[in-house]
Amino acid sequence: MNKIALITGATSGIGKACAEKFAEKHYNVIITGRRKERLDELQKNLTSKYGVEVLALNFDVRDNAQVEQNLNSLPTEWKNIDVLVNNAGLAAGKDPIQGALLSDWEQMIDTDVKGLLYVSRIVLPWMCSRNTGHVFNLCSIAGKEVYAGGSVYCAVKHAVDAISKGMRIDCLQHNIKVTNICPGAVETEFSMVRFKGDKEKNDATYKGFKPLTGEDVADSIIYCAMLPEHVNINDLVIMPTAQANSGLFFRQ
Ligand code: NDP
Ligand code: 8X3
Repeated sequence: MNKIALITGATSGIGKACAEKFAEKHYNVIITGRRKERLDELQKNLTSKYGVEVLALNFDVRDNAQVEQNLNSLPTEWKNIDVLVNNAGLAAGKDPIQGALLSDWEQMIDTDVKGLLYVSRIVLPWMCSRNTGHVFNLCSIAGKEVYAGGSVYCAVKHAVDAISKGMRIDCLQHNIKVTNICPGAVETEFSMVRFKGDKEKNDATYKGFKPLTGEDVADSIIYCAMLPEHVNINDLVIMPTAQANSGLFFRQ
């Protein structure tokens, strides 16, 4: 019987790369996201390429009723989730705190913090009841540092950092691994989303250096997931070589 990985936000970027790499490792995968056509296409591709079972769940992590309905109605055998990648998330805007949009703050808090909690709240009891499981929380270098225009995004990722620590403490007696993943700049749809389709700002973000790819981050997650039973990476900061911290890049 294949192991099962649930990856939230698998329609793009890091989540999509994780779905591909867990499928390659013969995991059956549950992929989630709001864009149904992308989920359907990924489901088809992974099934035909790797011969694994793929379940696509189309919901918004900000809506707890949708989260509960979709996860609680999983067939019993699909509830034996071995790996949860809490990846769905975003930054909205990069404006000073005194001039930012309330709707941006709410979207980040609702998705990156509350959405992650809604999903974890359902899946963790299943893992704890089986005394096995590995949770990856997509934090960020923004969960370790604070930069101009990033106050609320940094705040939500600092919250993820704290949630990872808390999860690890509370689930300790149930043998659950929790790995907090903190990447620097990864070229995905992240900046197009953050800057609301502004291609110039997106391109400027990655100009003059080689950013990480979703696959680079997924490779690190797979590395952590494949370690022996008694070994856990608690916290992993992964940066482009040309990025020293959240604000310092060597651009050529
Ligand atoms: P992408 O924009 O490429 O992917 C984000 C994913 O999250 C999409 O699949 C999207 O799916 C999903 N998502 C967003 N909002 C919701 C929602 N409300 N409900 C369900 N799914 C949602 O970005 P990345 O792959 O780069 O980002 C993945 C994670 O990594 C995020 O948590 C991000 O904060 C974090 N991160 C990213 C970094 C970067 O530089 N790119 C660096 C550090 C951390 P859909 O739109 O279909 O719902
Ligand atoms: C994304 C990385 O530095 O843009 O989490 O906040 S950063």
